[in-house]
Amino acid sequence: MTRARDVAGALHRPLPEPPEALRRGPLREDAWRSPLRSERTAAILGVAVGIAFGVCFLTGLISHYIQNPGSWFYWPSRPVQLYRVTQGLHVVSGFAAIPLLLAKLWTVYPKLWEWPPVETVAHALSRLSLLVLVGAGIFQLVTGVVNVARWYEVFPFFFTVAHYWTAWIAIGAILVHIGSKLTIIRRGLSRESPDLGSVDASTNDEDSGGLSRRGFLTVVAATAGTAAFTTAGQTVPALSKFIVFGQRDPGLGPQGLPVNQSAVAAGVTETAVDPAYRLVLEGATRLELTLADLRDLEQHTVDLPITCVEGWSASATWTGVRFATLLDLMGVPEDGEVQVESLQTGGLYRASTLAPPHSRHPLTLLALQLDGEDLHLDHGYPARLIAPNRPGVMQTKWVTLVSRR
Ligand code: HEM
Ligand SMILES: Nc1nc2c(c(=O)[nH]1)N[C@H]1C(S)=C(S)[C@@H](COP(=O)(O)O)O[C@H]1N2
Ligand SMILES: [Mo]
Repeated sequence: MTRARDVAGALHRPLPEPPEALRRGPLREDAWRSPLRSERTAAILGVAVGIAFGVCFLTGLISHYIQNPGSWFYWPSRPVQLYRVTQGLHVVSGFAAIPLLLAKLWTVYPKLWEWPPVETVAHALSRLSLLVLVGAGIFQLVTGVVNVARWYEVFPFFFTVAHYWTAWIAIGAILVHIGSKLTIIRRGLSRESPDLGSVDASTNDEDSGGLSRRGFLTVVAATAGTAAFTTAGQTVPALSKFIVFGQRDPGLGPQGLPVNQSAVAAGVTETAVDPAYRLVLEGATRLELTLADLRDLEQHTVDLPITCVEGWSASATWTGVRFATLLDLMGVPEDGEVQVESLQTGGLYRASTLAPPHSRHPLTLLALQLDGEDLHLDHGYPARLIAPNRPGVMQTKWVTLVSRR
């Protein structure tokens, strides 16, 4: 008990004041006077950043658990476009968060020059925690953008793992920050905000460079809106002509569909066209089907999007064999899981697990055709997996082996 009190005492004991002589430049008492940097602006921008990061966190977690499901996690096969919406939202709100975060940082940045810099140990710790908040926030945005730009090799760490764990740090730091600023946030958002009158009247205040708070917030909102709008074209066909950031126009690529990893990159250009190609089914017994055998099985046609985890997606029409038919040939029970493997010998996405409810869904195909033509080599010729409401990384191309797990 007394120990705890000792620690609390030490944390809050005033530290010696730094010499006044240091109080120059940005540390001057009235160095920062723009009324745009008010509590109210900070609170409004804070809410916007919080919403954007919250949406990113939730949609990101969904994407994570689809790819790494725990036994408690259930991801449905319908609506077939649901993942397209959640992951599209992830990248769109991520891009919108960039100007919002920059504006928020601009608004509160004078606090860096707070005087005295540290009053107590507790104060120092709380300032350090802001470093975690800002660092994790910027890290998420930078790594996300770099990944979407397909600049995979720049970082010495694996993107998904770093982005996943930093997401928890960022969201935790945001919650702590909200908790510690609750009074100020409430005051900033309330109509009776003390600085409301003074700033609204200051439209021509020279300290704000002639910009009113409303004007400033409008510029920020318009920038965030533009970022969102120009990113959304990756997944909303009607907006594709406004794409700026995503190089992924959903209509561009062989057979009118983008390609993430080409046949050349995957090293399958020879094996995929080899007449010796077989689809091997390893169930109770081992079955080998030629491409002609696959074509002789009952064919079905479905409309399903390819939805890359990187936020782009595009609708397409696929024709091929129902996966359920293959699972029946293998003697896989209703609740059985299978592993789907590619001719590709290396790489992270050469295989995927297919489990209920996707495995026997009538829309889940081993597709042989795209828009009525044989698959382009880059889209997985001779055969690729396509299932409803599933991330692109799990839509294995150049499939050659299906086995029981
Ligand atoms: C411009 C901003 C952002 C972009 C472009 C972006 C992009 C991405 C991409 C492409 C993925 C898929 C990774 C994969 O499965 O290979 C992803 C996953 C994820 N993102 Fe973001 N992201 C952004 C911001 C954020 C923010 C702010 C948070 C949370 C605070 C966040 C949390 C997550 C999480 C939790 C995942 C799942 C990681 C996993 O599958 O293990 N992202 N993000
Ligand atoms: N074997 C294999 N299959 C793969 C991949 C891969 O790298 N190797 N990439 C996946 C990814 S990330 C996506 S988004 C989809 C894209 O399919 P598409 O190239 O036909 O558009 O294929 C998936 N299937
Ligand atoms: Mo992808």
